[in-house]
Amino acid sequence: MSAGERLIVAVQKKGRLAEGGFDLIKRAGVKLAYGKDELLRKAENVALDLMLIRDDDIPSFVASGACDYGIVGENVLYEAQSRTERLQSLEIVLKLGFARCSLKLAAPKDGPIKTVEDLQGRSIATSYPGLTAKFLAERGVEAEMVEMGGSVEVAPRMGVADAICDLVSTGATLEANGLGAFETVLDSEAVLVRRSDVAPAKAVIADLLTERFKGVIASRQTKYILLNAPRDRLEEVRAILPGNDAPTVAPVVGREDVVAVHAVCTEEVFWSTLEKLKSVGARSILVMPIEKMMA
Ligand code: PRT
Ligand code: ZN
Repeated sequence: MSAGERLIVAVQKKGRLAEGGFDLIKRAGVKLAYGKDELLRKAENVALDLMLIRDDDIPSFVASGACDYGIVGENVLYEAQSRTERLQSLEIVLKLGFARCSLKLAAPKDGPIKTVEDLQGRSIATSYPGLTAKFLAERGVEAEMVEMGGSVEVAPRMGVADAICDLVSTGATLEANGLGAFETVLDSEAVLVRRSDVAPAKAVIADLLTERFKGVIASRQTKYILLNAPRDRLEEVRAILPGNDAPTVAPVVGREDVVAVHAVCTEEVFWSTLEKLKSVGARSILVMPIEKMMA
């Protein structure tokens, strides 16, 4: 295979997306070769290279053909698309389930702004002027955008703007700055994006990677449950098992009245689920993570 046929995937070099991105790639069985190159990391067992760049550059690098696929936050992708027409053609292949956050409008808790309508004629500090302006336009509100590269949360205190529109995950930053959120503009998570015209020669590796990513994501929220149940209460046990309707039932040596139940559960298994199972007679209940899955 020539160098041109290696799939190039853009990943954030350092930051919140890098951690989840590298973890996903590693769990998908991609082994990265040791290398000194700061920009490109080669995989040694698949025809794949990672391009390590700032997350803000990922949409345009993928659209321009410098990379084929990218791992980026929906917030960055949609903001870039709201500013640049040619980025509209980027396609989301998969939602990746990490780097979750929300883009929210917030204002000083002790101030007059409590609703979106209160923003009429006000100024809003944000790193997401495209998404914020679009959201306000849809609500018929006109406000001035004050674009900031970072530290948006200090803007009201510094007198730079009346309100902010920024990413929130725990809410601690808003709290520490005396700000209260009153509206969500976007819920975001990391996504896998691609150009619509990736060369067919690379499609095999792209499809393999996508299928493996799907497997990793599915296995994260899937658990394997093992338990012993009284034979005459099997139906009750079955009804409690989350996200599974066809468990494997096997005999237990020397116990006519008890069966062993094995089930793959596709929904979260809570302590309360185990307590319910126990209350209908289940014993020796084990919940185990699933390392790999393929449908
Ligand atoms: O250098 P580069 O440009 O690549 O990195 P960066 O500084 O832009 O990015 P980074 O690593 O901070 O964030 C990358 C992506 O992670 C974002 O684009 C989001 O998709 C996602 N993400 C998830 C977040 C957060 N959660 C988050 N909490 N990005 C930023 N924050 C910031 C937010 O801006 C605010 O300052 O964290 C603060 C709020 O956090 P809480 O927990 O106090 O609410
Ligand atoms: Zn960034």
